Amino acid sequence: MKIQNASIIICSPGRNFVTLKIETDEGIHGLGDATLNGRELAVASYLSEHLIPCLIGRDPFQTEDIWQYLYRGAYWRRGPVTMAAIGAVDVALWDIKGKALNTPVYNLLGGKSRKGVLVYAHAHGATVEEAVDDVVRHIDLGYLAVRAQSGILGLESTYGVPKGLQSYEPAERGLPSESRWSSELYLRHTPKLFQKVREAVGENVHLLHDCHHRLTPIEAARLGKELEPFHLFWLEDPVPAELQDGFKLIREQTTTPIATGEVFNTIWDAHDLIQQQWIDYIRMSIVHGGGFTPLKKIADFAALYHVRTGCHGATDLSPVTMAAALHFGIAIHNFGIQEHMPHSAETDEVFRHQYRYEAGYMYPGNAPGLGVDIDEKLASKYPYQRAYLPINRKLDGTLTDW
Ligand code: EZ4
Ligand code: CO
Repeated sequence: MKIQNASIIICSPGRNFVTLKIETDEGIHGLGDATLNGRELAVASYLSEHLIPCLIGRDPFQTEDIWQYLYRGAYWRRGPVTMAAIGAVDVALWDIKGKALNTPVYNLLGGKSRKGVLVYAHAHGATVEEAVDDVVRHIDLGYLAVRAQSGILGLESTYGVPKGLQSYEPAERGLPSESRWSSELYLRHTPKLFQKVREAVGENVHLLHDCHHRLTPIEAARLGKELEPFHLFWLEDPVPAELQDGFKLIREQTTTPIATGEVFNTIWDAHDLIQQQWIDYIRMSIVHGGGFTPLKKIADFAALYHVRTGCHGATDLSPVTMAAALHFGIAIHNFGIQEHMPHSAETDEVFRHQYRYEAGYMYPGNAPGLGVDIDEKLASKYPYQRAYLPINRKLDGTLTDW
């Protein structure tokens, strides 16, 4: 079998997605997600200008060699644009491999290690009371794990909380909006939020929280300590993670489990975090981590250090990545939890998929390959629209991490 053609589908059914479709001379095609929120067209052009021409004529079964060819062969390694493009190719090839062998991708990754993939939902509210109600609403939907975020008194908006009544979507059409931030207000507020949530839901539910890279290590240590009585499943992205040993200080101070890695793109972003046992969950996604080929190695490396997976699963990762995460999560031994932020109805119509949610778990389905396809005609009705994530400033105007 040979790769005969590859094309890129850019569409915006509610939000932007970049999808790679690889076709073979045997009539089998595979899909890969190449979406990088706010930088979509850079990945599309990396693929069309630099990767696709090198793929034509190659054997799609050679996933290891093609990955090495694209990673090492470029000389210029790593970075989110490069790795999202390589990730899209790798996932599309595994999809083809599964279809050609007439088996779901999870069987190529080790088979089923569990009945389903434990997922966590996103709950949020403008106030603590609204956030508590939303956590309860998700538990009523059967979720066994819920992430809670709430608005903060004194701040107009914050990460994880929608501005109006629409569902939360961090990227906004047009140029970047600006929000204001105060770590002081956030640190005072967040333990109160979890006290109320825990009181309302009891101990039998996993609670999670995303700090979204906004604290310093000593501030994160304080937050982790103050959240200890509420037994979080994890505290996510407490600090910006370029400095891996920033996590050492947090780790030495608190037993609140730590998760990070949604913005990482190779093992070299997480090597020390894992080996030093400074984190509990590694959150790299299949797309931004460069595909199944490296993610499987990273998960196996993490397993040696008691680190489990918790793959990023926000709506800016397309249903192709969601499917990939579910095949991966059901197969690997050190799976922890999977983020589940449901896509809009428009997105689910464009990307028809076999995976489904039931009673706190998701299931990848038994279709050969990934079990996702794209309706290209429908996709063409939703053209790309420029969109960005917000930027963030402290109350005095200093630009800070969003
Ligand atoms: O802000 O995916 O845990 N989830 C997250 C996400 C990120 C977006 C950025 O594109 O932090 O909501
Ligand atoms: Co996050």
